[in-house]
Amino acid sequence: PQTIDLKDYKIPDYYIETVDLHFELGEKQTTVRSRLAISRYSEAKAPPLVLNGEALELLSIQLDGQVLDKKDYQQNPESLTLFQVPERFTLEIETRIYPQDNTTLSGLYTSGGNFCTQCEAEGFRRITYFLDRPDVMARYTTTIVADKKKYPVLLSNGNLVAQGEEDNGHHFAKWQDPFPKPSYLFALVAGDLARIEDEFVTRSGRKVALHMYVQSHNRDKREHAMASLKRAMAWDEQVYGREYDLDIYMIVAVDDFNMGAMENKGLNIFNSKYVLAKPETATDTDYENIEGVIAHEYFHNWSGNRVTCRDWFQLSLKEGFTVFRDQQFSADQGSPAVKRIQDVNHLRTYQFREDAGPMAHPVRPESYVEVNNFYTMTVYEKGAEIVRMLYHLLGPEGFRQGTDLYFDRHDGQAVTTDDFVKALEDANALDLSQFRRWYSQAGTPELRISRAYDAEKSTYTLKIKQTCPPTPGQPHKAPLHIPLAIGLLDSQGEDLPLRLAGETTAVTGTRVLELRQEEEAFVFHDIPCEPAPSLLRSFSAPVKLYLDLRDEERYFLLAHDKDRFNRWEAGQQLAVKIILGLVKDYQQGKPLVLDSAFIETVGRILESDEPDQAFVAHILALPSEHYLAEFMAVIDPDAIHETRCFIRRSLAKALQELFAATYQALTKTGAYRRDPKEMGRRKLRNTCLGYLMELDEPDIRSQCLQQFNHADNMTDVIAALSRLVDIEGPERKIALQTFYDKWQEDSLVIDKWFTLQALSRRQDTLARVQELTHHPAFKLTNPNKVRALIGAFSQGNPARFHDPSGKGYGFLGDYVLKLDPLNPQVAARLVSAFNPWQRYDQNRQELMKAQLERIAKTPQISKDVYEIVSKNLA
Ligand code: HT7
Ligand code: ZN
Repeated sequence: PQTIDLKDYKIPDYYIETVDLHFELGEKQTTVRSRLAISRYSEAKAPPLVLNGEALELLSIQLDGQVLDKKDYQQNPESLTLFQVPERFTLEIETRIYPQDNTTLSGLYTSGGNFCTQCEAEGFRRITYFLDRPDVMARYTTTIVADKKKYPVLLSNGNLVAQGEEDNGHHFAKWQDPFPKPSYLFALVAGDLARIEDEFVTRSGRKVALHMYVQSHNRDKREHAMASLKRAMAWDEQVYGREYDLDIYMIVAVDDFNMGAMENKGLNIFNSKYVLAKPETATDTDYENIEGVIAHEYFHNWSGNRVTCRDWFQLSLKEGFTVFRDQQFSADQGSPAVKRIQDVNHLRTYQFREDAGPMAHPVRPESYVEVNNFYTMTVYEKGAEIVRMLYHLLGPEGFRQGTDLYFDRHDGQAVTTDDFVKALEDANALDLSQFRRWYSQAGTPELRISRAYDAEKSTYTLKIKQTCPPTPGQPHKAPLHIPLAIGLLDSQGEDLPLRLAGETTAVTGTRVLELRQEEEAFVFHDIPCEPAPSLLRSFSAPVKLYLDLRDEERYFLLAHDKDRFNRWEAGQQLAVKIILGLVKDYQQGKPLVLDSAFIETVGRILESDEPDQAFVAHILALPSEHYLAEFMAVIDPDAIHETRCFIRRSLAKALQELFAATYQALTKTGAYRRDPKEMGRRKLRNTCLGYLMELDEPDIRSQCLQQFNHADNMTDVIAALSRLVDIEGPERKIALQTFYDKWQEDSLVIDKWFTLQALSRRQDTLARVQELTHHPAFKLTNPNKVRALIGAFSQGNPARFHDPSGKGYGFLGDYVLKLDPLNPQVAARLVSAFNPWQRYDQNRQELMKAQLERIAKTPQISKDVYEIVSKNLA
């Protein structure tokens, strides 16, 4: 397969001004007629016109009304080349496609009997021949013709301009999108769907119709998504001054979808997992995810659609910025500290791991084989951290001036990450040239900090050294411009005023240091006593921080830091240190003993009167097995798992009464509510239940079963069931069967049933997962099912996946090969579970490598899987 390089980017030779599409949707096949108004841009005399196209049957082609002769063009599996074309012309192409047989879920396909599309990144070329690249922006008119009974709803982008009946039981709808857009934002939906209507009045007084389409049996699960959409629309007006621009905004939920959702202009298509919710079937986390994804896709209307990407190397232009915007939005809906903790946890667990492996790439990658493999944690989450750093550097007002300029300057254009930074730079008269390295340099930077207090001079010095490990293709790194938010605490836990050498006034509270050199020192004056340093507050940069804090300093920060993120972080650092110490003991066969100071601290936290109970629950949660693995030169999944379980058990034993009392005290009073306070209560109560279940005592098991049986919401049901799936006792079987019997008709709930079993600590988990792949509810063609079972097992259950026998690896290898011919995008995601293979012991390395080699050797693997596997074996 061919590698595409950023350095080879060239502006297109031809532009497409308007696109007229005509779809005849049939039961077996669909015909697509497109009429394109094309004009030449290139200076070169008359370059051939090369249109992208995949899996298309070409029926006819006409240029300015003349049928083209076969010698005038050439067709190959990925393109159609017209050797000679005039400067301006109309091209009419008719193609036939087979959406009902399209299991790739890219292009036009069917889900639950309804037609839908997914065109990002390069799916439009599976619908018709086109210049399928984001810098070709055209005005679309789309006519859809289909059987009226089967497909009463016919949707596309923009506004409905005509509709009517035909005499053969067919009907049609014609949609026009006034905004020029790249082909990846095209969408079409046809089917039998229930419509829910609402309205939003923009701040300038325009009425926008909000239509949400779901399958009829899901009617009762759409309220939360609609309310989230309205909150997101209002928020974008208030915080970014961005209004919606069409008269209608449509959302359609489908069950078969490769990712979370898609921001097609005026017609978002969603994985139903990110739309449908009611308390009986969706957990609090589901509700939060829906709110976040609904907002994310809505925010794309400006950061992505009105201003789009020049090429796919610029993907983070829209994704990094939009993730940052959705994170800000979600933080504003509840507890900002908790939201930051969740986001940082996610980043450090998955993006740091990506940055340290064979797929490491810059936020603006330099090359790719298959662009779908670059919808990564790095492009999305690290990309968002880059925007967050800009926010820290410019402050809220400077940042807003910068984004205003960016939107004004580039409205209707396809631009680069550099254009984004330039707009922020220009609006603030700043030089961000060194900062731009964040986009081009891969790897997680490391900060090594030492401190010195001089009592005589009342100065406090922080010496900071930054480095960044080599990554594929980038052996050496240049220093970055890093915002380091800090505070220094006095003995009462108050923030000291901070004055650097040469400054006349001090800043009280958090201040942002700007690092630029490989090594530099910051000297603070008038520091009356040795302070406790609170560094990297709110995780102001995506870096690893090494600072030799004493345990008592960490306990102090955990108790007193004004920055709530750093309070949590101090607790995490303590836990990491303790766990890694015990991991060593475990490896050396020594008895494990848990530090009593840690136990006492956990007890105090449980007894504290902190009102944000979700925050308390996060403090009580030990770092994940994946995150702990990041600290080991050779990852030992068994030692991490056993040690972590030992600590949970020890805490449960030592603090059993307190956990039990807190669990009781947090029992619900009154009816079910879903507000931040109630969600926090449920989270903390279920954290207590989780610890108590470590004791595996009959009374506690029956209490857990009791919660499982009587809870009036899915959060509490899943919390109980997720503990019951680990145990050997009879309650496990009973609960799993009861759950299945109750929810067998609800596909999204059954996904949870698959996941919980895939994540079980039990020794027989792999056997059970294998059995479940034959369960009637499991479908290899449905990505949610694959992710729920095989994805959860291979990416979320390190202790069982990395069984030293290699059986887990063989199982994954089998499924990658089974899935690849059906859905290469999802197969490539699955095979990525092997990415960190070189970080394990010799035995596991060999076993994982054998699977990678087996996959690499298989004839006709997709370029999606090929790229991941070959980079692993390079
Ligand atoms: N922009 C969307 C990305 C997406 C996607 C990419 C590749 C293949 C399938 C896909 N479905 C959606 C989603 C987003 O980030 O908002
Ligand atoms: Zn996005």
